Order: sequence, then structure tokens, then C-alpha cells
Amino acid sequence: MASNSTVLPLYNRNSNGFPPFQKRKTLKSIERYMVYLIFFIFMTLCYSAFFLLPDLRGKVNSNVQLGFVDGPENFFRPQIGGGRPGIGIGHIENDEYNEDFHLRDDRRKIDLQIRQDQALMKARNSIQKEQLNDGNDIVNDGGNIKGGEGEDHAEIKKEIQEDKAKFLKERDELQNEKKEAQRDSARQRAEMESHDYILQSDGEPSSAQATERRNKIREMMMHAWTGYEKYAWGANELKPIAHTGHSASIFGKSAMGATIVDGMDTLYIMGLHDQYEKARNWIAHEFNFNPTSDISVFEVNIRYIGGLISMYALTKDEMFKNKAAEIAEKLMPAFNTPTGIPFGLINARTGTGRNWGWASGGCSILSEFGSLHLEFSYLSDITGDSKYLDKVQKVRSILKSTEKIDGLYPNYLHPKTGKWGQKHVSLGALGDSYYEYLLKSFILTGGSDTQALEMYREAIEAMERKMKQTSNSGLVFFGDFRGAKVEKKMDHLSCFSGGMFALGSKYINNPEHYLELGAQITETCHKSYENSATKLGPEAFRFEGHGEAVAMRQNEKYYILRPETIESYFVMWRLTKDQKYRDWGWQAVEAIEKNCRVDAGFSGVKDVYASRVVHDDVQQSFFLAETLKYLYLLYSDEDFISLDEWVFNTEAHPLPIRKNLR
Ligand code: DMJ
Repeated sequence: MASNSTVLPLYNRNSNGFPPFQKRKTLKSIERYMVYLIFFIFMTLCYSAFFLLPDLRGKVNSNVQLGFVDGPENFFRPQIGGGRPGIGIGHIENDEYNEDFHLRDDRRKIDLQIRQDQALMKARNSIQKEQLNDGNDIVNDGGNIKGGEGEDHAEIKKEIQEDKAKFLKERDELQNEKKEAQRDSARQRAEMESHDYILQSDGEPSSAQATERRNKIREMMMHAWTGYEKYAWGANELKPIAHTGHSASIFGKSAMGATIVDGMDTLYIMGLHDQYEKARNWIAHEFNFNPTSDISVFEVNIRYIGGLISMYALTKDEMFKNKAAEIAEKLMPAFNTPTGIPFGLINARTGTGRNWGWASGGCSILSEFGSLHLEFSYLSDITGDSKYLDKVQKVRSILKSTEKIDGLYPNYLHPKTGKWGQKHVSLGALGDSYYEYLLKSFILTGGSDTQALEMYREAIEAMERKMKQTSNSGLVFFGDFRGAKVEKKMDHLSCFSGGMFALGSKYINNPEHYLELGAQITETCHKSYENSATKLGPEAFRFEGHGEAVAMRQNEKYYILRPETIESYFVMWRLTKDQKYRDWGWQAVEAIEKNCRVDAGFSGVKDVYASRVVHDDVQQSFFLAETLKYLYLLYSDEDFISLDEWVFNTEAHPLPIRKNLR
């Protein structure tokens, strides 16, 4: 007890009848230490609370963040995951969501995204639900909901359908936008790829002689063009002596500016800008391809479509492409035959096709239906519409599968039966450009049309076996095959084949042989010029009796400004750099100047052997498109319209080679 009274002071005297404990006035030292200790602990706690609580609170919040597993949306949306307004998860300055103002914009963006995602999810769920319901208790009868669980169900069903329709609409719009974007980028790619096709120079040659000759050719083009412009503007061709317009039957009866469309790329290549601009404006604003009578599908294709797509390739002017597509549209009904082999003639108004009356029992002609491939293929490339290519592929597959005569292609094929007509095979009239187009289709596609190259190789091997002959003096030529007999005659038209064999040597086995064959044919054709009084080549020449490379019948003696021999000079020059080809070209220029030039242009002559020439008074559109163009290129720098970058259609309109072969 004594020890207790010494510890505690006693202040109360009575408590429930008991005398109070006696109070002490002082504390024992142990008691004093206890008080100090309690006070110290209390102060320490206060201090800790004051300085450490914010950090503790921050740590708690960090742990909350790390603990979220639902994605960032719960962090930015306080109401989600148990948060509530006013309970902050931020640091210092909070808005009504108690979030950091730096994050507010991001939150709103994500919020919007979430709502869109949720709407999409809802629509998708609706479709799934509907698919599950299909065939169960709800029957959709032309938009009326029947049966099932009554009106509530019908209401839900309606909502689902609306959601679905909305979702499908949005999905379609999105897909369309995507497709459009893909088309745009494909167009841009094509555009970019083709930019380097646009002429980078004017092709000025390094030699002074070539420059002088080239300038002369340009002057000849100006002369031919000016006469046409002055006397026949808008007509198909010019009569340079009568000073009027002219139209051959191939163009029908309508005046459709064949010379403008055919000659325009030559103006452009020669840098005759004012003339070119006038031609371009006429095509853009006045040219209407609405022939009133039957027109030749082949001629319209090689001159009009070929001329326009070539201009598109050279300038990237969409107008040319659109005009070409419009014209091609008018030729399409010609393909409506049981086989897909087109008719030779088409009435563009009625869409009725037919064949030339003289062509072997209603047959179509090989050089005509077989020379559409380059233009139709390139047109599909640039329009993105495969229908043109489909048509010519069909023609190709028939030609591939139909049995040949020992590898030879007859000139006539019936568009209804798919059977060959007369057994007449030619590298000249009626056959010529079919072989040219097999080789050039391979070249145009940058080497991907290997079927065409294979067919070309087989065809020329067969023709070499059956039709190639050598004259007494050693001139090599190809005569027409007519069943049992091979003629000892060659057409001027066949003279293009010198260039073709030489060009083909770059792509098939035995290149030396084909380059040599090209040189031999070119030489034979040159001989046919050399052998005449005018130094112009006749329409056809024979190797009979003592005569070699000379026309022997009156109706073979004319020269109508044709390009084929000059075309071969050009290709041979580019491939061999043998000066003789430039010189032979110059001989032809001098002969044309002397015998064909008249006051308003150039005319064909009726007899190349007559010393006093008689003119036919027609300036053919191919004289501007081909003859003068090939002459100009013969004297231009070799990189100008390079044969590694361009391939010429059969009317000398250059088309760009797809890049993979280059
Ligand atoms: C041109 O229209 C074309 O070259 C066609 O292939 C045949 N011939 C004439 C020119 O001679």
C-alpha cells in the first residue's frame, strides 16, 4: 500500500461514504518520465501525419492505377470502376471529374472513340442475335414481324434491324472509301511510273548531217500539215492537187479528221507546238466520232485509238484517253459474233457488224482482227477497265487453239464457224500486222505476255520453212503461200518485216539469225526502190524471169507514200548503227521530194517506173503518222523514243513498254 500512496496524488475526501485518497502535490520521477514519453510519442505521430500523409495517399492512388485491368478508359472515366465525382485521382488541379487538366483532351477523344466502338459492338451484337433468331420463333415476312413473343419482341426486332441497317450502311461507306483510296493510289502510282515516259529531250542528233536531214523532214511535215490545214481541215485526208478533202472507204462517208488524229503525235515529237496545240483543241472541242456509214474496225483502231492513246502516253492529257475509250465503245458491237472474232466493218449508229464482201465467203481478215491487241490491251491498262483486253484475249485464244496448216495461219477466219477460209497465207496484205502484234504484245507487256512470244516464234519458224525464198542474185524474200504454190512476189506491205525480224532478235533464241534475216529483207526492199526510175518502191515486186525486185503488172507499180521500207531502215539503224540505213532513208526522202511533192502537200504516184510521174492526188494520213515520223526518228538521237522504252503500233504510234522488261 505504502508504495501506491507514493505514486498517485489523492484529491477527493469522500467517495460513496469512504474517505478520499490523500492527494500528493508532486510526481515521482518515474511518473514524470512516463508523461514525457507519452508526450513525445504524441508529437511524433502528429509530425508524421503532417509530412507523410500526402505521399501515402499518392501511393494508394498509384496502386489503384496499376491495379486497373480494364484498359485505359477506366483510368480516364472516374464513374467507371467505382469512382465518383469529387473523389480525386489526380494530383493538384482537378475539374468536375477531379482529373488532371492535362489529360482532359485525351480523355474526351478516347471517350468519343469508346462510344463509337460501343455503338459498333451493339450493332454487331444485334446482327448476331438476329442470326440466332432466324429460323427460330420469329418470321420476317417482307418487313412485317409475325409470331414469336408478341409486340415487345417485334419492337426489339425492329430496333435490331435498324441497328443492322445502320451498321451495314456505315460499313459499306467505309469500304467504298477504302476502294476509292486504293484506286487513287493505283492511279497515282501509274501516273508516277509513266512520268519518265514523257519526252525528256527533243532528240537532237550529235552529227551535223543527221541534224540537217532531220530539219528537212520537219520541213516536209510542215508542208504536208499546212496544206491539209489550209484546204481540208476536219476532212479525213487531203487531195493536195485539187485542194480539197478526201475520204477513203475505210473511214466511211463522214469527215472525222483522220489526218489530225493520225498525224498529231508526229507534230508533238517534232516539237511543232503551235500545230500540235491547234490539233489538240480540235480534238477536244470539235471532234465527234459519229460516222454515218460502216467503218473499218481495224483502221479506226490503229489510226484513231492508236493515235489518241499514244498522245495520252506522251502527254498524260486525260482528254485523249477519254476520247479513245469513247471510240472503242463504238467498236465493241463488232465482237458480238458466235466466236468472238470481230467483224471487219461496223455501223457505229446501229451496232451492226459485217465483213467485206470480197473476203472469202464472209470471213474476217487475220491482219485486221489480229491487230487490235496492242491498243485494246493498253486501253485496259490506262482506263482500269479489263473489257477491252478481254475481247482481244478471246481472239487470241481462238487463234491459239485453232489448228494451223503446218504452223501457218491462213488470212481468213469465219467469225460464225471459227473455221479458216481460203488457204492463203501472207506476210504482206491480209496477214502482216498480225505477226507484228504477237511480237509487240510481248514487248508492250514488259515480257509478261509470253504466250504471244511463243506464238510469234512458231509462226515465223513456219513461214521461214514454207515461204522464204532466195532469188538468183541472192535476194531473200517471203512470197505468199497459196496451198500447193508459193508466189515469187513480195508486197511493199511485207517490207515492215525487216524491222520486225530484227526487233524480235532481242527476245528469242538465235538472235544473230533474226538480225541477219531483218537485214536481208530490208536490203531486198531497198532494191525494189533502187530498181525504179523514180527511186520509189512499187506496191508489189516479183522475182520472175530476168527481173528481180521489180513490179511486172501495171496494177503493182504505184507508190502511195507507204512507210514500210523506211520503217525497217529506222529499226535496222537503231539496232546496228550501220550508216547505210540512214543513207537509204535519205535516198527515199530525195525521191519523195522529187516525185511526190506538190504545192499543197505530198501525193502518191501511179507508176514508179515512169519518168514523167502521174500523181494520184491523195495525201494519205499514214504519210504523216508513219513515213515522216520514222524518217525523223532515223535522224534523231537514239535515246529519243528509245526502242527499249517504246513500242510502235502498226501505224507508228508509240506506246510505253511496261517497266519490267527494261
Ligand atoms: C498503215 O495504215 C499500217 O501500217 C497498216 O498496218 C498497213 N499499212 C498502212 C500503210 O501502208
